[in-house]
Amino acid sequence: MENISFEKRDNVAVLKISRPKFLNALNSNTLLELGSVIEDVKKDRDIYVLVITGEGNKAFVAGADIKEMSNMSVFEAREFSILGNKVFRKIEELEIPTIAAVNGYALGGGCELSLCCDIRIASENAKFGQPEVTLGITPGFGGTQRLSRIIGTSKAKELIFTGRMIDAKEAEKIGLVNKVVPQDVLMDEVMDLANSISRNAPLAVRMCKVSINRGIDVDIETGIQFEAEVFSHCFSTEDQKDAMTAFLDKRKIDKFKNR
Ligand code: DAK
Repeated sequence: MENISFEKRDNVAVLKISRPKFLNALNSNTLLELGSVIEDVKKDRDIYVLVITGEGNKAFVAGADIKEMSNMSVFEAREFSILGNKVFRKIEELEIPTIAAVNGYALGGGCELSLCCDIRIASENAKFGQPEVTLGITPGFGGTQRLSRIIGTSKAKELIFTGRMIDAKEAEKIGLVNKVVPQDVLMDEVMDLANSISRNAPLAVRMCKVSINRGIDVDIETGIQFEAEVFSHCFSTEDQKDAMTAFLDKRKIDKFKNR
């Protein structure tokens, strides 16, 4: 991998976009590498939580690579958009929880990458924005769709129409990030959160995510029916049996089996 580093710490994986000279901007090569790592994560049953962050202390991802985009033909722009959307959708559809550790600029495609994650924790110096209209384009990696689902249409429209950058505090206020922390403790905080999730029954956590994601786009009746399906499915797992037996025996489970 040229532009991505990847490591596993127990059951938590950390994926880092690593093009610090270009503030981790996403070019086609980085998107291809990202897609390939996500495929590996999807197959790895020992990864319970994925953390995505950027290299250095200045940027999470400063957007799609403007230099690469500047000379694209219509056909190439389409290919680029299809590639990016495919990779971002793959991230969104991972069944394990994903956390964006936003350590600086999260602009355009960078903001959109964070929107594909389930939880966003930002450092105090983080800045968010969808500046595409200042470059004569629209958000291309799902910004017009996911931002409004997370912060509401009115605020999303304001940010996308103006291209304005907001700081971490404002991002927290509008519900774009879950928490803001000093930069020097960002990864510790994120790892604590990831570890606390990974200590829970992994299959149940996965099913919670699948159920929440399915429920967003359907009517409440369909959502509730789906929830009943995933709930009942838990009763086929060893982890459910072990955890409930342990509760009745007044002891704690050491580690869930993920079965
Ligand atoms: N792409 C390429 N290089 C970038 C970059 C980017 N997005 N952002 C920064 N860099 C590079 C700079 O060019 C500079 O390189 P050198 O000049 O040293 O070679 C280096 O990173 C350091 O940046 P600065 O010197 O500019 O650093 P500053 O601290 O002065 O400013 C900044 C930091 C983040 C405010 C500034 O770099 C900036 O405004 N960057 C651009 C941010 C931006 O506009 N991002 C959104 C990009 S648009 C679509 C698909 C995708 C998308 C849209 C459509 N379809 C195909 C339909 C997505 C679009 C975007 O993401």
